[in-house]
Amino acid sequence: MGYRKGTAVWVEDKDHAWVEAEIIESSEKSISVLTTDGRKITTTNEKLLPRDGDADHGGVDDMTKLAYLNEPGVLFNLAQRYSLNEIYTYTGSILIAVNPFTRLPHLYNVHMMEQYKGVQLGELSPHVFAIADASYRQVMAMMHDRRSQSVLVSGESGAGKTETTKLIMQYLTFVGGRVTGDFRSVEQQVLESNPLLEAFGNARTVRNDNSSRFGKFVEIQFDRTGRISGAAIRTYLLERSRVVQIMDPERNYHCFYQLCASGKVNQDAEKYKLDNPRNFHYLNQSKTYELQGISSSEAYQKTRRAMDIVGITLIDQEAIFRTLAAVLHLGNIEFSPGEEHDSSIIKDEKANFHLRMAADLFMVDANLLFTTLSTRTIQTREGSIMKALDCSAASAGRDALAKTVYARLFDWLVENINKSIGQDPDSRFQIGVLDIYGFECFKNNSFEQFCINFANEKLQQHFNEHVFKMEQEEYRREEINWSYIDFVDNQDVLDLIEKKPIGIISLLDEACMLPKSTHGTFTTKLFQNFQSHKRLQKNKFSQADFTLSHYAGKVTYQTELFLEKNRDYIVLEYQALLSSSKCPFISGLFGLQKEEPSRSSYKFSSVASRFKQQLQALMETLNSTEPHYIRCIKPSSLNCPQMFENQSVLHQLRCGGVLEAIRISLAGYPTRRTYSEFVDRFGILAQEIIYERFGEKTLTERIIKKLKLENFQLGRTKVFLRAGQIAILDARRAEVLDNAAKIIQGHVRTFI
Ligand code: AD9
Ligand code: MG
Repeated sequence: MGYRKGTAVWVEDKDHAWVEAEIIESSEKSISVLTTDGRKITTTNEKLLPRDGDADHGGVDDMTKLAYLNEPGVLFNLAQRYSLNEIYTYTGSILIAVNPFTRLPHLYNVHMMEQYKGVQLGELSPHVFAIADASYRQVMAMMHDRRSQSVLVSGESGAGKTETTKLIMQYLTFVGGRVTGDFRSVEQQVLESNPLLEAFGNARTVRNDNSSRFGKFVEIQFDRTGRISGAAIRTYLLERSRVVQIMDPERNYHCFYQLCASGKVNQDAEKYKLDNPRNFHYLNQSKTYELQGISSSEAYQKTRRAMDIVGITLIDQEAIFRTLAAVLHLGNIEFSPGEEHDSSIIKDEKANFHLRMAADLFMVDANLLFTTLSTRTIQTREGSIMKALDCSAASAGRDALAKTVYARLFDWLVENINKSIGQDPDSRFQIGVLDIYGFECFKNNSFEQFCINFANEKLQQHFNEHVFKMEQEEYRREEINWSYIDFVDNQDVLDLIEKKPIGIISLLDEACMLPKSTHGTFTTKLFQNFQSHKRLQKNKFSQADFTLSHYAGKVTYQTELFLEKNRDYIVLEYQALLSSSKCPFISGLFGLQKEEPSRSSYKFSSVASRFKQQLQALMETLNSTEPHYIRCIKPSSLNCPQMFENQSVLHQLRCGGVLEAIRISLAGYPTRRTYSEFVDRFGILAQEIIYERFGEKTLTERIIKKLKLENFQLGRTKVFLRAGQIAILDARRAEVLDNAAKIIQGHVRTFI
């Protein structure tokens, strides 16, 4: 299409993704544009997209109101709004939330919650409360045809998922709470579960000072009158390695630092000999001990208070912190080579002190702790024999023990929060809120990224199906014909990952069970089975890598640690040691009820397969609900307010499926205008009829027919146009306005 001089366009740009420009000259071969920052660029048609020259500077609160629903239009609309502190924008029914990185108290106070109560989505400015209210209202409205609701919050690390989730919970407890003032009301308990789980499951990472290292689905239950009557929390894939290994400037889980700083509050730190975090191997691998703007001792008090409210008894609280202290002392047990070949002894008096402290705090026998760490029992045909472990094996065992204890402790917390809040067996409907890690693609991607991206593929499928369905519903409501053409389906990646008996997870499990397998044999087998799968690629430089083409882009996975990370051993010696504890809390964590009968000395259980089952259960739950989507965006990699990095935001819009949703909509009739909006803008194209007594629908039809457009449909209240049609209308409108201006100028000249 040739461009008229002066046409407003977007032009592609290396640094800023897209910049605003106007056409200066356009010929068959090349096009020259002038950018708004004064650069003259010669470019080609492929690098240009149409821009709405009349766009409002405040932006639009719903992307579907954009004249041109294209990538730069979406991006600049967000940027424009963000600069005005408008952090929320809709794309149809999806809410996009751009992290402000600064407190905006006026947005979240009680007055604001009151305002959004019972108001239709879209009537007020976009807001997380509007989505929460929509889910609550839909649940209340459908008394006969009740359907549970879910709010799915996603985005990359630091994008604001957890904060958004908390705001949703705050809103739901506001509209569904009782006015009792009860310290331990269900809604208080629901709210306080957040700081509690954050203390044990969040940590400082390079991306976020309060990064959630687990996924979470909170189901809030309501009774028939719409009051909160219970809640259930499910968690996913806690990052265990962090307990024993951290890198500067990251930190271990918050609770460890809180405990070390508890000295100002009570005698815990002193009693447990935890004077300074700098003395503990599990904490001093990184030199970051403090968080900006946060006092660890105050945080400790908050955690204790949350425990009180949630209903964890003082006896259990004592046991929890004692267990944490034991883990820290455990980490300081160092070994040196023993006299016998490949054996180990406690390194020195200091290490011995920590061994005794750990044993004391775990309330187990110190000798048994030492034997457990320094030997391993092997089952042979002749019976069991005890084998000594060398120093590195003993240290690895120590770390494995610490990780197991911590993971069990975390599971205990979740289980007990659930017990304490209580499930309402008569609950008629639920609202589930999902706060789960977004798609990840780093320089090095390991097993964790594989699992996380697998989860995202699952959610993406759910999302696509939903967006697709919503589109269809809109067309049905407007009574127009529409058959769907093209829709990218990611079922093939999901099959590649999870299909039985041959998929990545099955092959990995098999490799974990066969004694001679390595990550090398695993990848070889993978490529043998999927020789020319279009979603799977080899890496030219490393045979142990594989690349998956995910919906959000390609990710290369390094498989070195895949087997090790997928194996979740339950070493029987650990089990025996800790179930012998005199502390009922600790022996309970390792009680028999957890263990299924097993013949070997350890039992292989696959982390990936368990995660797959959890995801399956989650998807089943979600499929029975009506979903609401919130996409969080991190506008600045420096976590600073008022910074907006175009390239990164675009990437996130792509990963979050926002661009895909727009693409789905583009494949149909993306431009929708109510008849009055259409006539307002384009009435000028048919002045001869505009003053006749036609209804707006007829006027719209006349205008479109006059211009000989074919790709449109007339709905009940709106006109639907295929992509590209509005550009033709705009070009005609510009011509008419131009001519009118010339005529006026001519008149003025004649007049002078
Ligand atoms: V991670 O994947 O768990 O690492 P999240 O959960 O996406 O990540 P989080 O909610 O923790 O990010 O937000 C990161 C930080 O952004 C918060 O600690 C706040 O400082 C900041 N933030 C996020 N949302 C808001 C908001 N609505 N208002 C003000 C916010 N600050
Ligand atoms: Mg989080």
